Amino acid sequence: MSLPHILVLPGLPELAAEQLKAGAWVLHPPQAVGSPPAGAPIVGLVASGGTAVPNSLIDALSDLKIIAVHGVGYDRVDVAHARSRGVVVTNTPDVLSADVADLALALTLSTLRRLPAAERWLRAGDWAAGGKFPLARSATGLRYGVLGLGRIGREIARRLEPFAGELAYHSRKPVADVAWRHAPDPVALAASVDVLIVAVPGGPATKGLVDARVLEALGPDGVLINIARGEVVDEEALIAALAEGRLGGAGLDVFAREPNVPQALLDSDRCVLAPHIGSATVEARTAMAALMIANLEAALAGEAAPTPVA
Ligand code: 8YV
Repeated sequence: MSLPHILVLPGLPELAAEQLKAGAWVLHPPQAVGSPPAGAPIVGLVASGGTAVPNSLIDALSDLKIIAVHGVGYDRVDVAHARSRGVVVTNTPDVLSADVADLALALTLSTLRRLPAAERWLRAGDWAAGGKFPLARSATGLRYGVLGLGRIGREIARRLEPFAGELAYHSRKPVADVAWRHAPDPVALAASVDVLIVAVPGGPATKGLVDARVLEALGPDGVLINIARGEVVDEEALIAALAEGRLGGAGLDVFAREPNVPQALLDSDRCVLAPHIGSATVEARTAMAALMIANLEAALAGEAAPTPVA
């Protein structure tokens, strides 16, 4: 029996690529992308969370059965279009939530306590030279707001609870089983907190959700944390607010045009920056790869995939 052919789009983490190699299929590596490999009946397509899967590619692969996203975010896959062609789209929810939430906390504390700047200062010899590093803000007792109370947003809120002075969130509808305050919209949430943490899914519905008005509401002492998608924040507005002192600081794991980070953010001492590493732990990435492979295997065997997208 001939083996199924799988097309792997560029950007798949090495660990997932390695785990894929053990499967009973023929892999078409990223180099093959551009036009689909001629003559290969591609039945499965693998893509990272942030990778675009153009509809033209879906249309060109007439044997395609599954798009298996290695990540929770499938914002760059047109799910309705895939479905209309009989293609199931799967993602890897839950297994990365704890680690992404941990990174949100790490960015929050690093930004408030200016940890990277303090380390740069120490390494530059300023401490040894008798200097005094400027005072930072206390994280304990601040008012925290979580924008988007999905799986990851909840994990973030749970972690904040022990030291938050107040905890609020915004989601389209109030969530029934939580005691945290629901804010009616992103501006109202930003106006009532010291730290705003963005945890909404990406895609057209949330593009630019954190705009100049939200940043203005957060204010000159406010801090923005983004572990979701870069496009959710109006990056130009963010840069202007930071440069003009209208926003206190930002901790960012995601950017509008990854892996390119605007020079203004690289130069800003008010920012703590990370290279999209929310799920980048051995544990999360191993589990994500296993779930992605389980989805592929099930769909190719004609069975229900474990985690199809809603
Ligand atoms: C990954 C992500 O970096 O889950 C997501 O949506 O963006 C990240 O966890 C990415 O999917 C790695 O393949």
